[in-house]
Amino acid sequence: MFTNRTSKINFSRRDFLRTAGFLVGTAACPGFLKGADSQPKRPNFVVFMIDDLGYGDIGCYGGWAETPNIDQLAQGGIRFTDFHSNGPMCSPTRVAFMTGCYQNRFGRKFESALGGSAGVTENGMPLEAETIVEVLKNHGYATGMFGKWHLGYKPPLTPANQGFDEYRGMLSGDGDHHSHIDRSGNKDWWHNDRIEMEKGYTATLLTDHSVDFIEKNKGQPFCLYLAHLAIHFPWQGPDDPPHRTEGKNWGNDKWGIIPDEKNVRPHVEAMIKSVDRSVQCVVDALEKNGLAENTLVVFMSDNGGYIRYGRRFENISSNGVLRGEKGQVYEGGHRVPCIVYWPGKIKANQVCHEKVMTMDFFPTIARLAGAPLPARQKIDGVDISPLLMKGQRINERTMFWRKGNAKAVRRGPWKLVVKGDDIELYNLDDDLGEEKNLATEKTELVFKLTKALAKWEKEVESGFMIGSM
Ligand SMILES: [Ca+2]
Repeated sequence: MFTNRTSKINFSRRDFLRTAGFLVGTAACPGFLKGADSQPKRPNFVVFMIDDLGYGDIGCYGGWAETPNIDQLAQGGIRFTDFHSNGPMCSPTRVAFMTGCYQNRFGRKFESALGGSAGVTENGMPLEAETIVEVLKNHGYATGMFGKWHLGYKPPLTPANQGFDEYRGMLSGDGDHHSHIDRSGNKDWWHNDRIEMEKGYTATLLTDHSVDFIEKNKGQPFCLYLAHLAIHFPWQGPDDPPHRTEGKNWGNDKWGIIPDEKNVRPHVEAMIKSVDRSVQCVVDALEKNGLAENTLVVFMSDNGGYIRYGRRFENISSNGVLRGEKGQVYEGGHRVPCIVYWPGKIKANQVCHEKVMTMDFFPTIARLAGAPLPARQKIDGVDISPLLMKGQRINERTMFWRKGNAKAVRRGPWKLVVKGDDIELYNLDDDLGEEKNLATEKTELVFKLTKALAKWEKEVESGFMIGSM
């Protein structure tokens, strides 16, 4: 069913809004399939985590790149317009997905990219954390991860010790897409807990391993976490040259070879195409093996795109009409693409405006698998399976982001942005681009949201374990 049909969309603001679903009403997901089995056999899970993919990068979000296979995934399932990565950077979102709670519960170092170098640094997600993958493994699932971890740099802080039977990929935040050397000049391509270098382009290797994993485990329930490094720098497509070599610190030259620094986009485009092909290969493998109708596929980004990088690189990603970019708590930093696909179980062609966050997939996946939640871990995410399967709306809740002194609160259409002593308030229903600061007009609301933020900050200080302080 996946074709090479292209859907280039001209990009006006109105087209963007229509394509992104903002002009089709405010209802929850419109429907669900009748007769969804209340006691299905345990479904498989395939989770694509794309790195730094912006809200305006891909076709089905009205973006600039041609992504026929991702678009087809969206047409066959639900495309979320108000989905948010837990953080505006890689590690925060990843730890939230793995644990189902706000990353801030793990301390300040999980509010930004976790610092370190492959095989060297002791930073990482604590082993006491119970991951969604451990939940599934304890429930009889085969578990595989292929891709970027960024939650620990050396054993034992690795995927192999957080529930994954099989792991290939990079532990650090970025490796050269061809040479697999991290920015400190270390080899960073692992097979479980050992360095095991492979030749090939990162997205291709990760996809090939994922397809092999599906083939090997087609006879049992499985969970596949395909965490692409694309479209994170170094900005290298399959046909761009390798850049980093071993033994040199690439910290000041980590972006790849970019002949025209004012136009990074051709390299990014090649990376997006590699992700689009990966979606095609994985869905084809599911279909070929008769697994598509028993597999929930999630496609999401870990944070917004870079529009520019410092004063040097320009025309990288697009976040559409959203303000800001990766690293910021404006919408461009954390409102990202998310698609959920499950043919036969989730109705096709849905555009959903409910507010969802990365950490919601923890309780959702556990619920769909019929697996119990961890007894001793605080789960902040909410189970969205009634939304996915039955179109039920999610109870109104307040959502929070914090990266150092930059903080944000979302309640209904309202978005409070706090940067040090500066306070801004936006109504996203009228002002998605966060241009009109209403803080001085809505002082009572600012007071309420500021109070909610303070309460939340106190709560996350209590850590991730129930009973801990
Ligand atoms: Ca990222």
